[in-house]
Amino acid sequence: MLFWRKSQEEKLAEQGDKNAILSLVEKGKKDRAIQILENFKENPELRGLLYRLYMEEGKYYYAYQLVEHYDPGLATAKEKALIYEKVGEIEKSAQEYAKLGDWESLKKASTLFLQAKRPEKALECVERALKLVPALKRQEVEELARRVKEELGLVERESFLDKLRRGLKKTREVVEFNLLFAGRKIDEELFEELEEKLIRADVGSKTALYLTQELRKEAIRKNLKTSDQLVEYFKKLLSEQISSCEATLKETEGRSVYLFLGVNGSGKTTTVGKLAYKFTKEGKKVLLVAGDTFRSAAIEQLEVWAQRSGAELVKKHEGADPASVVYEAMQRAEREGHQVVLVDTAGRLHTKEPLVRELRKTRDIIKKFSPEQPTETLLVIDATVGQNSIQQAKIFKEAVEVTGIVLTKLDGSAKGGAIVPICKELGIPVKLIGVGEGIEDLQPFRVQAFVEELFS
Ligand SMILES: Nc1nc2c(ncn2[C@@H]2O[C@H](COP(=O)(O)OP(=O)(O)O)[C@@H](O)[C@H]2O)c(=O)[nH]1
Ligand SMILES: [Mg+2]
Repeated sequence: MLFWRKSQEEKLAEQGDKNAILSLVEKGKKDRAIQILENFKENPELRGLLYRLYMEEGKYYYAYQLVEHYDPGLATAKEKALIYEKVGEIEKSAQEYAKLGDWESLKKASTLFLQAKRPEKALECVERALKLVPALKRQEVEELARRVKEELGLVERESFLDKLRRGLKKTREVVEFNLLFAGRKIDEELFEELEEKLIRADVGSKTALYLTQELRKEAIRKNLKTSDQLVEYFKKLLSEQISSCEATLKETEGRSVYLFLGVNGSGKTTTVGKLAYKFTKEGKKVLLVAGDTFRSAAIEQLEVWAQRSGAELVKKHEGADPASVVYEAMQRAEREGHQVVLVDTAGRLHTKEPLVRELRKTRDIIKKFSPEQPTETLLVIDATVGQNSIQQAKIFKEAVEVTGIVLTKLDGSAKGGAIVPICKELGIPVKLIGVGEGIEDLQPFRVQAFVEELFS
């Protein structure tokens, strides 16, 4: 009986009976409905229905063809912008977004014009967006404006070294190497001052003592008179201290998966966002995973980074099991071919045992998909905490195998010297450093540049 009724309905649908088609849709047979409707593209009413279904199902390319070949009136202005974007008509999409006129659409238009290598148009849109954007969101639009202006050559690009210099400003002000080694008389006062400054920059008292002792010996050995004669030797000593800390972020052919750990506030989510941007800029397909499900604000924060970086996001509701979010993400990455997966996690240390369990579970899920993953497990450490971060870091290190450190907030810290004890005591290389809150303020760690910029 049921079967007979179903096929009867389908027969009606096949004849173009709108109600019968709608009933198919209601029963979840959208694909069948679409199949039938495709025979009735000439009928305006059924065409409208077909268009709706295409949009609901994310079949943008088909929707695009309907709009282009049958009826431009099918799509709202916003839908047009979206459809063009999805089918890769970037400039057309930008034009549609620009017409919409609200700040978010203008920002989007600007980003797309930039992609389409139309920076003049991008500038026009971003300037309009700046006039409309609420204060809270202003920074992201300003960032875009800066990029557009860089593209047009209106402002100079901030170089790798400029950024690093900015990042080490506070530490540099504490150590004052430029004054200490500017040809001062070599005497005990000089060494004591140097030792005290190194300790204030958080290199640790043992290392501070070692470094000054070595300088004393060198001065006697070579009968040196002024401190400038010690500069090169001191740079060499300092470099030796951290030379084993330098290492490049690994990538896995096919797909790289990065797992982020660290206490609350250390900068995990921000680093995920910055790294996402680096990879999307390289043209890679990137997936962010909202593994910090403890607070909904944490999920929203990652969502904003996904938008800013142009990455995709897998998230679930607040309180969801992080392992299930990661599972879903890994499945999606396989299905949709993401080349980079960045997994954010929670870092509530006061619940140590559950945290450790949760992290291990997360790692095991990743391994289930591919035993050689994660490509890197990165421990995020806040440089403003300095050496005091080492104890906490050990808890994470015991939980899972950590392959690299990300040292964040160097720009906000006078304790940049802590990189020495952090890397030495943990025995893990520093792969990345954070030198600001902006999307491009993440760098690989390079010993030589790091040491040089402390003297600039
Ligand atoms: N100045 C500066 N701030 C940073 C840096 N990295 C992160 N932050 C800030 O640190 C705060 C906490 O970062 P968040 O990513 O939310 O930390 P999480 O709790 O570990 O995810 C935010 O206000 C970030 O903007 C950095 O390299 N420099
Ligand atoms: Mg976070």
